[in-house]
Amino acid sequence: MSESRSDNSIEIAFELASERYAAVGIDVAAVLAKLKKIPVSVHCWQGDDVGGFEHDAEELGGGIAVTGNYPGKARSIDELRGDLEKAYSLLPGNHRLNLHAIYGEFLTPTDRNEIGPEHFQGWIDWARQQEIGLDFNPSFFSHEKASDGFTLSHADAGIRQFWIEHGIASREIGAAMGKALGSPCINNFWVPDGFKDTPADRSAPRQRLAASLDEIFAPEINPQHNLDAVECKLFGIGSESYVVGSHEFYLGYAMSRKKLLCLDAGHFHPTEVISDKLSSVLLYLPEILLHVSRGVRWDSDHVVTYTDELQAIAQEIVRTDSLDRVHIGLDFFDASINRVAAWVIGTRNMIKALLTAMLEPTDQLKQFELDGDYTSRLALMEELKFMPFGAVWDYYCLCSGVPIGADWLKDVKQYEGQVQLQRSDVTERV
Ligand code: RNT
Ligand code: ZN
Repeated sequence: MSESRSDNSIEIAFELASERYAAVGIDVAAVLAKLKKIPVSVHCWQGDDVGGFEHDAEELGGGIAVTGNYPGKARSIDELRGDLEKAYSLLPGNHRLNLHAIYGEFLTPTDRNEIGPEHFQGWIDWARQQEIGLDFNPSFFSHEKASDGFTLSHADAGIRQFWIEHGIASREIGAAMGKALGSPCINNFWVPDGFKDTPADRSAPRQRLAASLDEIFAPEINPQHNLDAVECKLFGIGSESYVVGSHEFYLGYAMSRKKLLCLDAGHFHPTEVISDKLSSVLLYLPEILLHVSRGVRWDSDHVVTYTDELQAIAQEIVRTDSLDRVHIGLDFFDASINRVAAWVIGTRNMIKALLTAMLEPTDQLKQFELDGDYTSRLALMEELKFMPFGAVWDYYCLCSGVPIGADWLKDVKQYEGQVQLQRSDVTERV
């Protein structure tokens, strides 16, 4: 599908759209200048189904699952970087990369408690060259010491100690990244710990988790280099009855220990939304992290699409004027479609949602509300849904030198044919 619109027609449509927005008090040029500065942290793990590059990599564990066997998955760091470069080339703006600890460059077998900044120097060099910031995640899953479902809250002190060392090492890596790249690394702690069936003791694992985290966070690290986040969750596969790091656990932990709270869109009850949580959490925490994802019936980590909830998340960030306090990360993994396309679709949707939210005459809506004029509030909200934000988006893509509309798909198809499908495991199978 090619749209083949001329640059001129895109500019004309943009001029007309700008007039419409100006009529409701929005300065579109100012919005685009601001949007350009908002980074989205693109997660590396969509590129290889959360596999990573450890020598003796285990099956994906921790109660998360990737389904699908689309050919052409990245099998090495070089391939993953190539795929990421392709994805970034199709995104307007400058973004970030979110790495997991299992994606280090391990020349020899290196256990999780032995990792260090040296294993990520290649990523740091690459990020500098790409002019992107790096974020990080310790990996508390897909490992023999996590195989019974517990890590930092394990009843065995030796296993806890192993994972504490992993957490400490991960913060040192994050600090090295942030220092080298001049932008704080958001280091996100998620542990899968939990029980499949009804626990007899819900308290002891939570006490142990808090104590382990306190040990990990004891070393002081310059917040300009590394900021820690903690991610809550309702349930996972195999931890249906009890997750140690629940929402209440981490909300309290983040507030009392001055950490960022990570809200993942798939980690709550099916009708519970994170968009409604932002304005509450931001009252008590200076900064938060989002894992923008899409749950379908459960925490299924579907590619982010342009849903009502995605729009609501972006609206809440903008309406609360919190763009500088909310770090936007993505978290999905779909192996049933081209993995580069998954990144492009999900990230472009996130940026589109931010753009549309920033094109809203929020002050006007709030004034209607204060006046008790809910009729006008609803009427304007509904009319805004048909404003020409598509014309602004196209123009933003044009100015950013990235494909307009669905034209990016041609690039991905070409890349798929020339690069992804040439990978030997694919050609061997054919
Ligand atoms: C799992 C969490 C976590 C992971 C990634 C791979 O439910 O959402 O963020 O998806 O760390
Ligand atoms: Zn997540």
